[in-house]
Amino acid sequence: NNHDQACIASIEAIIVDLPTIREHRLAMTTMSRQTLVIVRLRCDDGIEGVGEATTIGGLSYGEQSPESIKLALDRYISPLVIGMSAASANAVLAKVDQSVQGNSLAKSALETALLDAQGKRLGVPVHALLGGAVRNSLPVLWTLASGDSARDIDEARQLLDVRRHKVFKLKIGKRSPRADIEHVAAIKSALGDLVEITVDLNQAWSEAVAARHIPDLQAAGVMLVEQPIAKENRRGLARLAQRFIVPIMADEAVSTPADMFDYACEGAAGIVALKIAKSGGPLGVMRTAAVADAAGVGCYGGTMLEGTIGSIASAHAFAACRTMEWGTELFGPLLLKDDIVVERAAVADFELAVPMAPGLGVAIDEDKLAFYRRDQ
Ligand code: MUC
Ligand code: MG
Repeated sequence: NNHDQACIASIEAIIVDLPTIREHRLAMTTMSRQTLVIVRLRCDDGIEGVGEATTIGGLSYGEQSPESIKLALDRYISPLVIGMSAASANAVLAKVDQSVQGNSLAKSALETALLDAQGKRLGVPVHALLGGAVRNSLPVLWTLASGDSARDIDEARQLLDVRRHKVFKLKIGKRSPRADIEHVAAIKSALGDLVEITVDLNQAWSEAVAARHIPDLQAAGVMLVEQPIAKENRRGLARLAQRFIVPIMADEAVSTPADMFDYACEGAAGIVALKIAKSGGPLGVMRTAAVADAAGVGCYGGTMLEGTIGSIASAHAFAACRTMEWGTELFGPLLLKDDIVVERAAVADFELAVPMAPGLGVAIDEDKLAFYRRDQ
């Protein structure tokens, strides 16, 4: 039928720089802006799909930069797929995987754009293309990362008052373990039982330091400890997960379905942070989630601090995952002062609603895109 005949006509990758509402401090970098790579995939039936990829702090978080994402798409990926049927994201990504190693961020933006286009073509939301939503909205936590305990406490109180967030993730690992633990304990005791607190070390500790200080985090009442040690030390992460009661969450250590499988074989326990960016898109993240489910590892909906397009793409996938018992952190759009879409993602009553409109359910604001794109 006609739906199978639409072909990919062009792919444009646009770098966009957006200011954040405040500085965002992580163990490896401090952000005052976020860079999005927006993919516009045009098909010869006139339908356009959009996708987005982000990383954090240039090359400080991962091995792909915004500029390398654009280069991979322009120079290597687009020539492979232009002219292919736009109806099968599976077939397009299989072709790309044959000739392009890694580059999960570029692949994620492309896969998202294909699913958006196909959803619009068929008149169904992206989650319907993923087998259907198990939930209509997702709980979203907020990350307190101003670098200042008092300011973080104020920020949390305000967000709790307006019923936007009741789970808060603290980015630690930049200061000494003692200073970090004081910071965590101060925030948890100021906010009390109305909130849950999680911490993300972003690999800052050695296994020995983690073994020594996780009991302090546990005593401070944290709900989970994310990626305390180097991503390469997956066995160490499994050992920590088996040793402590507070759940240990793998983030940087697990990207692809194969990583998840290896981690399971290495004795994985606890939780994994799923991200479309790490797994190469919404379909990729569903495959990673399936391996986690099979291994009995809990799923959490992670972010690479995407704007609205990437966060909503993630929301469609997380809505379709069988289990997502640890909630999500799809707050990226709320960290940005502005975005390049008509309607920005919003969180109300602690949850993000999953769009029901065809495709992603997100439209580009052409004026804002023209204003914020780097090349104009
Ligand atoms: C990460 O490592 O989890 C998610 C939230 C945040 O503040 O940073 C990201 C990346
Ligand atoms: Mg993390």
